[in-house]
Amino acid sequence: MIFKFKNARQETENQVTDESVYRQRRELLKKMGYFGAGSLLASSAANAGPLDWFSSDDEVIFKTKALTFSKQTDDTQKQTPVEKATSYNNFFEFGTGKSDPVKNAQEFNVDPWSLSIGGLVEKPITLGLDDLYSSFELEERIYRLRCVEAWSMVIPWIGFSLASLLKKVQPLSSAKYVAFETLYDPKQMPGQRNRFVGGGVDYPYVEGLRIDEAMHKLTMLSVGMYGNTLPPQNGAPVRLVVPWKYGFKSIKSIVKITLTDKMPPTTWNILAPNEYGFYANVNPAVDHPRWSQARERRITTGGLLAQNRIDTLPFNGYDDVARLYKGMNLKKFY
Ligand SMILES: Nc1nc2c(c(=O)[nH]1)N[C@H]1C(S)=C(S)[C@@H](COP(=O)(O)O)O[C@H]1N2
Ligand SMILES: [Mo]
Repeated sequence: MIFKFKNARQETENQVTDESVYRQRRELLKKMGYFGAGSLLASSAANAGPLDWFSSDDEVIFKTKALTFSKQTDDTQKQTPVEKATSYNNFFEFGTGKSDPVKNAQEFNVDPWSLSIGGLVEKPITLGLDDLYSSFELEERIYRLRCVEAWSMVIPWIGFSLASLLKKVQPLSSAKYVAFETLYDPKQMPGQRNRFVGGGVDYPYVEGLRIDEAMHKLTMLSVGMYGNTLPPQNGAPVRLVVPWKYGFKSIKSIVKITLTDKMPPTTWNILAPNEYGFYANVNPAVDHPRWSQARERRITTGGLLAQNRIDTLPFNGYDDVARLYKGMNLKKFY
């Protein structure tokens, strides 16, 4: 399958072999203030393998493969267009600007990949790139993603429940939390080479969940979106998606999952503990110290003014998880 962006040229199927391709016009990059598009494309072409495909030098491309999956959710909310969800990102390893990841992550090489799951488990395992796509039944789930910055999207993820992976490794009864870690590779990630580019984060980016949160059926490991494998800027090849929590919990490009008996440190909590808690449940009643969380900008179309202001819902509307926090003061445990 080929995704065609507005103004993208028509291509025939056999030019693409089994690769699917997203395309961004160079104009977009220019608008974003990126002037090196020519050299980026040149170096991409120089490294092209037999399955790679480049349409022309006026487009930037990220390569993804079509996935086979079943549909698990039938969310009727209007989906965010793929070109928006893949060009307006937070991925500080590739820069702090919203348009930095799509510009800077295109050369991100995820093959080979190694995701290890260990700690307080009976059967630690390591998954390679192919295992991520073949060891679990892949499902499409359409989820709302609510960033703590008060914008949101509706994204069709593809992946599997984190619970199905945890069942495989058999957590010990002493395991109370699950810790996650993003790849640390300064050679590939400019934000890890330079504190100015990376927003002052002490890398690798780390996140964590309580084990009951990790086992909840909504919590997924995503390996794809919009029918295809994840593009690099969205956290290829595997990222967490926890739809009732602020987006920063949904850690990208994971290499390590560790079951532990202690609440793990989390990147945004380390950076600003009075602004970002461990729980980070979407909560319109608890404002960020510097802005209200009562409403959000729902980004549903690709255009500049394409956003609706809507009320933010407790737990981002995923009411089933409320039982996980019974008796907890959610203003204190923000
Ligand atoms: N490793 C890593 N994971 C990350 C981030 C990041 O900077 N680094 N940003 C987070 C934030 S703040 C959000 S809102 C989501 C954005 O996901 P998206 O770009 O796929 O929409 O990724 C989260 N995961
Ligand atoms: Mo975010």
